[in-house]
Amino acid sequence: MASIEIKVPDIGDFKEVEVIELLVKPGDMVKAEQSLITVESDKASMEIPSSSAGKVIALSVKIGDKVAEGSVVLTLEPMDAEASTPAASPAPAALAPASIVAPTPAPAVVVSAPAPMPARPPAPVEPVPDENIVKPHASPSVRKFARELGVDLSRVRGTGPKQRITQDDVQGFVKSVMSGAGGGAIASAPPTDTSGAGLGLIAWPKVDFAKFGPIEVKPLPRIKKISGANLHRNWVMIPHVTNHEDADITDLEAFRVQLNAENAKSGVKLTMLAFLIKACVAALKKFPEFNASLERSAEGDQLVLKQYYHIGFAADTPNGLMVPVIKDADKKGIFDIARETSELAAKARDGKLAPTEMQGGTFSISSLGGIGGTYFTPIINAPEVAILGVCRSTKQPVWNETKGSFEPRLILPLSLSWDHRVIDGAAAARFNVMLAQLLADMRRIML
Ligand code: CAO
Repeated sequence: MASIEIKVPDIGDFKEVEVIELLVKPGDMVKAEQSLITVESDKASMEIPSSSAGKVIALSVKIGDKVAEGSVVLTLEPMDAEASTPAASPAPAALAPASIVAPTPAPAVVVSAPAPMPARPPAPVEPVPDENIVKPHASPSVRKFARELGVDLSRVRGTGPKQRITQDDVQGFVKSVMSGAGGGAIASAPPTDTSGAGLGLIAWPKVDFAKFGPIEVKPLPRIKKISGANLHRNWVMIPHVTNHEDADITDLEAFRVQLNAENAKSGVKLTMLAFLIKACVAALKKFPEFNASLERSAEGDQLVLKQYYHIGFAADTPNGLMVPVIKDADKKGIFDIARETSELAAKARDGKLAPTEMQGGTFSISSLGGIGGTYFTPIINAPEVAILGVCRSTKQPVWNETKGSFEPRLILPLSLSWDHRVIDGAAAARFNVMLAQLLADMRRIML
């Protein structure tokens, strides 16, 4: 079967144009007049159609190539257009590869003044009232794609060369709008979408770092990829607020040291984290909306208040962040909690945590106390609605009203991030105050 070459036809005044889109690939069946590639000059973009029906054998151009009249676009195995089967063998004279010039392209779409779009079908996307928006830059096929989906291109941020809108940009835009309408989400773009297009942001800067000095490129560990995608979604979708508080843990620390001395042979070391888990459970019982999840649906939003207390804690591992969960922390004693946190943290570091050991959390704690720092903004671990961040305790001078003097006290910095869709600032401040009181005097847990 003789193959034929499809060439760029007469493209009018344009001497040389850039290939900006490949609309077919090897193996595709194409019909006569079907668009094969999109080319663009500085004034217009146009699609180059096929002169024959057939099967694409090989493309002769790639994106970014410059082509002119007569440039070969692709090689085609001609087919019978009706039957979509290989055409009957050509006459011997046609055995040598033939060169066929594609028909004249469809009228050019001038970028600065795009052709009017047909009426929009019922669309998931609202029209833009602003008449002064700059005309979008997109190829005819992307325009067609956008029209089919009812997308107003003036609302889509282009990530292609010269801010050209690509098909991926349109898809990302539709995804972001649809998820925003369905669940309050504005960033449901898949984790692999790093363009920012789904959010309507300008493109992420592409920098050739090696130009400025030596570099090393390493793939992200699998755990980091997973936790990163979750953290990104949670950060973007949850309206976070963080309240800070100081807890005087002077007496609690003395108690902890005493208990550890008394139980030196038990093999279990009581850590501040175990006390924090206990104190949080007591505060969660008084403030049930912190031990809840927001469920969103077309029927309306509802709060799921959990009557169990499964406390997750962030564990730093060589491969990234993991959050094992202490189940039923309200029913466990302080030594059991300390033993379990140390076992789960060790499993996390060894990469041996079972999925069930990271599920079902109702509230989380991220403790950087063993490392340092004062305050930070922990990211809420969805579908939870709050998380407590803890930093390193330090001795600080605290004014004693009764004695009329400063005293050295051990102060623990607390940072509570909460979901403002569920929790108000006043409730968050009350939660923090109560937590600080509990840590200052753990007898209050009984109240
Ligand atoms: N203030 C002062 N010292 C503290 C403290 C605090 N708030 N919390 C812990 N410490 C001390 C401990 O008493 C211990 O001291 P010794 O070695 O003298 O006994 C030391 O710091 C180390 O503690 P630890 O961090 O190993 O133990 P932990 O129970 O406090 O924490 C775990 C366990 C798993 C939470 C911790 O190892 C960890 O991984 N923390 C990091 C969590 C994280 O990455 N959070 C960020 C999430 S967002 O990226």
